[in-house]
Amino acid sequence: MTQYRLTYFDIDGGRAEPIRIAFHIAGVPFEDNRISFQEFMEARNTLRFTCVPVLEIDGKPVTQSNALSGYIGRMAGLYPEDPLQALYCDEVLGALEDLTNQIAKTMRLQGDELQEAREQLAEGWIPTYLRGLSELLERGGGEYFADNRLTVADLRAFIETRWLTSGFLDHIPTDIVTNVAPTLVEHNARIAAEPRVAAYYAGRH
Ligand SMILES: N[C@@H](CCC(=O)N[C@@H](CS)C(=O)NCC(=O)O)C(=O)O
Repeated sequence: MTQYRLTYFDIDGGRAEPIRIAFHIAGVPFEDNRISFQEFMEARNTLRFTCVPVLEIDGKPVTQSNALSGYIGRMAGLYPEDPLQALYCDEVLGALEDLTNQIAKTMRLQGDELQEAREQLAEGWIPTYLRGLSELLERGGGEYFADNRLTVADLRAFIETRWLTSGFLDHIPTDIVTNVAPTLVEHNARIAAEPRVAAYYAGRH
């Protein structure tokens, strides 16, 4: 049997979370290798692209979270077979990666510099992406982003909106999604209540 080992931070979120949920839904066992920030810093220079998540497949490392969630998503029935719906799914994944990168640029700032950068994000990139994503949700029919069903695009959007509304990001108003793109808040609740997603989190607690 193929051996899977997923390395990422010890948080129930971030770029690896859709991959973990997809593994759970696929019913495919994997090693959930959760590391501390210190362990990451020690290993950083040995990692391809100096980043996590990394999925080792029979010991061979593969990177890029969206490619990985698409790969495991296919095993889980969470990735469209129709090429156009697959494109719609990938568009959402790519937009969420871009938004994550905009926010990631501010993660190591402090004090006034952090406040200024986050306020700029809250006035600029975040609403731009939230509006675009709500358009993509509407295009998908309003409930899901693609294929009229749960896909890895919904999982990644769910994790992103949960992050934005969590209060974890200082200087980002927690009601930013409600104010700019209320349908994404409804989408978040819909995905949280999706039985396969809820079962994953029930197993975590
Ligand atoms: N495009 C990559 C980006 C990976 C990435 O930036 N990961 C972050 C953690 S979520 C990281 O390892 N950052 C390196 C650092 O903080 O030094 C992906 O989607 O996997």
